[in-house]
Amino acid sequence: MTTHWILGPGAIGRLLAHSLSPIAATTLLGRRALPARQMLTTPEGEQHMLPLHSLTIAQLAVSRPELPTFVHITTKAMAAESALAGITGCIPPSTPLVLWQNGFLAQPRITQAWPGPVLCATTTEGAYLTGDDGVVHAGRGHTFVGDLHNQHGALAEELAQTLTQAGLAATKVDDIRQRLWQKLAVNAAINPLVALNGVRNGELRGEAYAGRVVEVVKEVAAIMLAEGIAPPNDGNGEDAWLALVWQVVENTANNKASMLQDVEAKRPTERGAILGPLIESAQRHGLACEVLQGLDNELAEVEASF
Ligand code: KPL
Repeated sequence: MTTHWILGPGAIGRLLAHSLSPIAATTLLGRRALPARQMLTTPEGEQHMLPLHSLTIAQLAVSRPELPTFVHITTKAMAAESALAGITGCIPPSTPLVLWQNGFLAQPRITQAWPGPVLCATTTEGAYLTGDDGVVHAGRGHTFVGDLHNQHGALAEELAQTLTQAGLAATKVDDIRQRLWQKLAVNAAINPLVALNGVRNGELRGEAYAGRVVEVVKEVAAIMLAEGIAPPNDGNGEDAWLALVWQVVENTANNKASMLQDVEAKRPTERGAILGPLIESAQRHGLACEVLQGLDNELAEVEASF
C-alpha cells in the first residue's frame, strides 16, 4: 500500500484525500485542525461521510507517521514553497513531490530546489469546499502528470495509475510544461478580468469585456510562441488561443473563477503565478505586455486594499 501526504486541505486536497483513502494510507496536512469526519458529495449528488486522517503541521513534527511514498502539495501557488519548507524536517530529501498548483511559478522553482523527484499535475476535476468538513466533487475531469525534465516517467506512470484506481482519471504525459503553460494562458485571459470586474466567466462574451479578452490573448499568443508552447488543437497562433479561451468561457459560463473568489474573500490572488511568468517571459523576449502588466498592477492595488 502506498502512503500519501496531502499538504494543503483545500478543495483539490480534500478531494484527493477522499479518493485515495480507500486504497492508500492518506494523511491530510494543514495549519489548522480539521473535523475527523469529512463529507464528500459526488458529481452524482451522493453524500459520503468518511473519516479522514488529518494532522496539523505542528502535530506532524511530534507524531511522525509512516514516511510518505508521495507528498502532494495542493496549496495555492503562492504558498507552495513555504508549505514545503514547513515539512522538510519530517521527510527525506529523496521523497517524490507532486505539485498541483496553477500557473508556472512553484513548479520550476521547486523542481530546481528539491533533490528528489518532482512531478507536476494539472487537473480539470471540479471541486469546491462547503466548510471545514465538506467538499463537493462538482464535475469529473482528467488529470495529467509528468515532470518538467522528463526524468521520472515511471514514477509519473505509477502515480497516474494510482489516481485512476482512486477514481480520478489520470494519464502520464511527456509534455507537462506545455500543458501547464496552456492552462496558464487560458487562466490569464479569464481570471484577472473577471476578478477585477466582479463578473462570472460567461459575462466576458459581452460587449463590455470581449475586446479586452482579445487584447490579452494577443499578448499571450506572442509569449507562447516565444516560449515554444504549441497553439491548442493543432491550430494557428492567436486564433487558436482565442478559440480555446472562448470555448473555456462557454464551458464555464456560470463559474465564479478562482481569482474572483480570492478577491471576494480578500485573499491574495494567484496573479504572481499566472501573470508573473507571462510578464517575465515577455520582458526576457522583448515582447509587448502592457495589457498584462496593467492587469497585474490593478490586481496589486486591489490586494493592497485588503
Ligand atoms: O480555471 C479557472 C479558474 O477559475 O481558475 C477557469 C478556467 C477560469 C474557470 O473558472
